Amino acid sequence: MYNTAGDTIGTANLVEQPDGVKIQLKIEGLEPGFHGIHVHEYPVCEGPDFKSAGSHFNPDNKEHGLMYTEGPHLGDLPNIEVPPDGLVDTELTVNGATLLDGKNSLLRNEGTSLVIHASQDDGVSQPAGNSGDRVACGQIQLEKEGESPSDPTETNKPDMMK
Ligand SMILES: [Cu+2]
Repeated sequence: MYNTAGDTIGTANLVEQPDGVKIQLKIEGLEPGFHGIHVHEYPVCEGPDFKSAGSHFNPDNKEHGLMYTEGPHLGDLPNIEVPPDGLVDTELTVNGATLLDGKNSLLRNEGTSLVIHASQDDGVSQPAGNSGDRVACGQIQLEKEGESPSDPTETNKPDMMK
């Protein structure tokens, strides 16, 4: 996961489950309080606005919002709460999603992304629950060889931002 300056702020580990995809999220440094978080449709995290991630992942063409009758988007998730020390270690599930094949796959086409917003998602407003700017983003895609940020053989780019 990256912040708007492009610094690494943590990781999201995705695990295939019978009912969806579990996200183990460990991040630090975001503003304390509630933040909207969604799976977005493109695996492109270009700061500082992360507009490159596109809209929410929404293969069933629904409206936004976990509390909205015409919703939700498949990529809609419950808000995360950042405590005063900024350290988040939590688990979320993208219900109905998969990492395998099919229209609900988070890896379909080139993949998707996980985006965290500046404010709370109210669960009903269109198109994104009034959750404000995008403040963190991580690409959900199969790792390409040699691109892992934790690759110990990568010596020419010291990882000072972590
Ligand atoms: Cu979003």
